[in-house]
Amino acid sequence: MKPTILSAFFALTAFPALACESFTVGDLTIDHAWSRATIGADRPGVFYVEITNAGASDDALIGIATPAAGMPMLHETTVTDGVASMPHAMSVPVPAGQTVQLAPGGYHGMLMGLTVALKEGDSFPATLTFQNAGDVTINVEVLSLRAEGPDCAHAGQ
Ligand SMILES: [Cu+2]
Repeated sequence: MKPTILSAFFALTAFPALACESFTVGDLTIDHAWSRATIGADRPGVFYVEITNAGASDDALIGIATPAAGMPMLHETTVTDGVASMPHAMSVPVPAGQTVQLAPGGYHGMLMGLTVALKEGDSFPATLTFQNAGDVTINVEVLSLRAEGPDCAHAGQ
């Protein structure tokens, strides 16, 4: 169930949220790019996104760059014997015909060395590099500190 306050906020928004914008490069569609507000710039920020590969060949996300952070990285949260860790991921596979999510609890971008504190309602550009499709620059919307994802009309499709 959605928190009432969040629904009320989005109901008052006259235009679609930035995080609901779609971007394409080659056979890939990039949706729902979002981050979470941070308290200051000392701790890393997060980066989440959804990537759909409508093509016939596999691809992979191999890099992320943004002016918002000095050292953005790809991580994967894994749980071994009840202990969570997040090793550096060299790449995130995006198999043909599938949708892959960078989401809380799994693959995610970690924005190390934030250049500024991320504030709710702000947005920043991020360039994603794919093995086959190449580079695409997208807008990343900063949601609230407790956000679990954007509320888009087409979410879940
Ligand atoms: Cu991480």
